[in-house]
Amino acid sequence: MITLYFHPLSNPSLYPLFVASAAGLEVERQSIDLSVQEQKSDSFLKVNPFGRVPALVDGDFALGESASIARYLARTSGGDIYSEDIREAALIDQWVDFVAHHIRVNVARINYNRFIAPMIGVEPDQASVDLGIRLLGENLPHLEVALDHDGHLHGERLTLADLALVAAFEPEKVAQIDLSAAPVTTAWLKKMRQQDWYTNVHSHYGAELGL
Ligand SMILES: N[C@@H](CCC(=O)N[C@@H](CS)C(=O)NCC(=O)O)C(=O)O
Repeated sequence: MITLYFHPLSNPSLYPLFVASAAGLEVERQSIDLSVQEQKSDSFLKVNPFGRVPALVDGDFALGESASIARYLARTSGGDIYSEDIREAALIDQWVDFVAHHIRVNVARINYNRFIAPMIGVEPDQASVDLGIRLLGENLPHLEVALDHDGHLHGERLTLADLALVAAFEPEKVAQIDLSAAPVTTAWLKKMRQQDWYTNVHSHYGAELGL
């Protein structure tokens, strides 16, 4: 049985959880308490020396980094959320990387300062929020075009790219992210959050903590 170490408010953690769910892979979920630095404990560092969630253990094999874990799960399942074709896999990777570097990081800037920082008693950094809003705004049009085409970031089926994007936007509401300039993406997210692979993980972001 594969074990996935996660934190319910960690959107990188939610990406492989969505992948496992969409791929029909049964995984054991093991929550790590970031509030007490459990991710830096000796036992967890043996699983992931980076001291971060998510992490995966499959028998004697351990892995960190959400994108690597997601690909491992997709390849293990053998389903069609990834591809064995080198070029098609590269096109899916391209979107996964775009989401990580241009969407998730900016959602994280806004989320950290508006939602996490007040929760943990850290002074919010408004300049970081402003940067996140500006860079997200610059990149949303790419999503609008891609999702308007056929409802998926790549091709005509659900892939890692879509699952990465849904995970990236998970803190959308708690971080009060304004997506009014992206109606296609907004409608798409609503549809994705009604799919079984999503509701089998949770009903909404933070549900595990009663948010
Ligand atoms: N690049 C990593 C980022 C993982 C990450 O930053 N995880 C955060 C939670 S969202 C974490 O574990 N933070 C605790 C720490 O850095 O001590 C990935 O995609 O897996």
